[in-house]
Amino acid sequence: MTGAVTSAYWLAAVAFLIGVGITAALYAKLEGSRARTRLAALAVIPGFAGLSYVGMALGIGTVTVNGAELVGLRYVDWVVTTPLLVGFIGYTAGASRRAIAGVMIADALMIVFGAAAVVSGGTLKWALFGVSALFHVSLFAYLYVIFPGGIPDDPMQRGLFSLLKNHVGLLWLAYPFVWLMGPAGIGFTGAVGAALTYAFLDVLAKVPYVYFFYARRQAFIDVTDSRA
Ligand code: RET
Repeated sequence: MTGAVTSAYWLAAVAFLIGVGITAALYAKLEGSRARTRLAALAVIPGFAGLSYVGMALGIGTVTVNGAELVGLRYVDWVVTTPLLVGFIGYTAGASRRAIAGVMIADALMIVFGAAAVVSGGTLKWALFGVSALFHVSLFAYLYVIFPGGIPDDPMQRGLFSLLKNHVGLLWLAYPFVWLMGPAGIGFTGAVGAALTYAFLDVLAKVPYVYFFYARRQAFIDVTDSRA
């Protein structure tokens, strides 16, 4: 691992620590709200990512399988935290437990198939990439078709939902392209380029995300939450 990559990983870890601080501030501001306990789980997103990046900076968890290098902690981080990112969007939209579980499972499968594609070769690699991409497409169905159907009339909640939906809908499109261009795909860019881009994207995907919850916390303070 080059010095640039190690430095980028440490910088990302610091950025995630700021994300944990934002969620702690949100938790404090939501005193007395029924949403408080559930929103505490929001801290897992930057918290787990931060720990993963510390591990990655220390060179932990990178394995070579079938001649391909898999940065294990990156995929462990994604499989834990990205279902939470989409799950919280469903929660904000007032979606059913079933729909929230559905989006989280589809997201986790997208990551698992993506990781399997990294360490596979030939036709199998591209088949696994295709399955992962299909799960990615299914996330759009949740975000743009299923979730908007049940959203309550509260303007704050609607505003937060549309912010989160578009943030995830647009930013996440970059990931399969970085993968395709990088060593796991056609190898146009090397491992260093991919690592730096992922670090940058991961911070952008998580720190503003938790900040949006903080900035629009009013959406949770006054709304009576009927879900048990
Ligand atoms: C892979 C490769 C296979 C095809 C697809 C992918 C999508 C990955 C995504 C990852 C999002 C990660 C985030 C991390 C935040 O820290 C697995 C790269 C579709 C969308 C938001």
